[in-house]
Amino acid sequence: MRLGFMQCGISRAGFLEEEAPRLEKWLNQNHHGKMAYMENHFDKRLDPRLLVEDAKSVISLTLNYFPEQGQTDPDAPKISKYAFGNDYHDVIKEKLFQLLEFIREQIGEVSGRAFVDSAPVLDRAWAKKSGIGWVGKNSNIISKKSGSFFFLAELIIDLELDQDTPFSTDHCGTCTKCIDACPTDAILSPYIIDAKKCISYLTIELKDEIPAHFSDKMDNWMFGCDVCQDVCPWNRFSVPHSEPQFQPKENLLQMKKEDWLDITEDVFKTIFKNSAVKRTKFKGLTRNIDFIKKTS
Ligand code: B12
Ligand code: SF4
Ligand code: SF4
Repeated sequence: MRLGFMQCGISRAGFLEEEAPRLEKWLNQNHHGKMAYMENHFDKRLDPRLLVEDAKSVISLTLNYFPEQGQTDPDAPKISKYAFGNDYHDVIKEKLFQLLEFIREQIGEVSGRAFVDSAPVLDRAWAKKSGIGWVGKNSNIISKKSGSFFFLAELIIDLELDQDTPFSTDHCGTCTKCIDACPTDAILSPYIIDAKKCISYLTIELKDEIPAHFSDKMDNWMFGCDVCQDVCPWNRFSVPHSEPQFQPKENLLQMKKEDWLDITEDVFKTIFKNSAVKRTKFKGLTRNIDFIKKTS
């Protein structure tokens, strides 16, 4: 695809019947912790027709972020692969707008909206429904062709399109590598993540102090966590992305442990210009570094 998307699938916009009780249970059990935004718009999250007037089709897309290289210092605090380059929200939004424009040029007046992560849409449910992949036991969407190191996004439009066949098989089999490897036991059972325990939540979403009992469990992660994907056998099929905007920020991968421990706000601003890491702000990142410093 010219815009660089890796996979695309189409499903009919409608109520997500299977997901409704799962989402309700997940929220009732408080697995979302302090991500209050997950409690909002429950009905819209389950039905895109409440989000986009006259919605007929959901076009699900994936964008690969698997990098060619990792951090060079094995003792440096770790940053998740998805955050090496520019913020994916900005990169993908721009591509979705271009795709919507292209559809309009080809077909005529089409109304729709572009979504990547930030709105009440169950990205993974739509990816499964549109045939992109299955929900792995680590809860990520896995594609047989390319593993799981990709972002998900959607165009929800008022145009009736042919649907793809939903992905109905599960290729995890008897494997439990992700569950066994999770440093904080955040994968409570297959497909169910207690976000409150997930390092990604603790380092990015949680604004308060990280609870002390995690101090020896952070596995040296300072932003996000890739463990349950790194151990997944399906990620042997990951190939490096070719998205220039996801190229690692200059010097980021070469930063040594000491450089991170001494990081200043100016260095933070330079290294993470236009990056998703800005979400934690300097204060959040240094909170994380200080927290893991005690045990690493
Ligand atoms: C909140 C959130 C988080 C939270 C909670 C994670 C979670 N599992 O819900 C935290 C902060 C912990 C998090 C972490 C990460 N996230 Co996140 N996150 C989201 C967000 C914003 C909403 C997810 C959500 O709705 N959760 C609620 C639960 C109930 O929904 P769900 O897990 O999607 O729903 C499925 C399961 O519940 C499953 N299920 C439940 N029961 C059962 C039973 C059976 C039998 C089956 C088959 C399935 C099943 O079915 C549901 C739908 O298919 C989405 C973006 C979006 N708008 O969708 C990104 C998103 C899911 N995250 C993403 C990523 C990349 C990550 C991280 C890898 C980032 C990192 N490296 O640090 C980690 C991975 C952690 C993990 N193992 O999940 C990607 C996933 C891409 C992919 N290939 O799947 C998404 C889609 C963002 C994007 N647009 O690309 N995330
Ligand atoms: S991202 Fe890390 S902490 Fe979160 S579920 Fe996966 S392995 Fe566990
Ligand atoms: S590690 Fe194994 S169980 Fe976990 S998602 Fe990958 S294949 Fe499924």
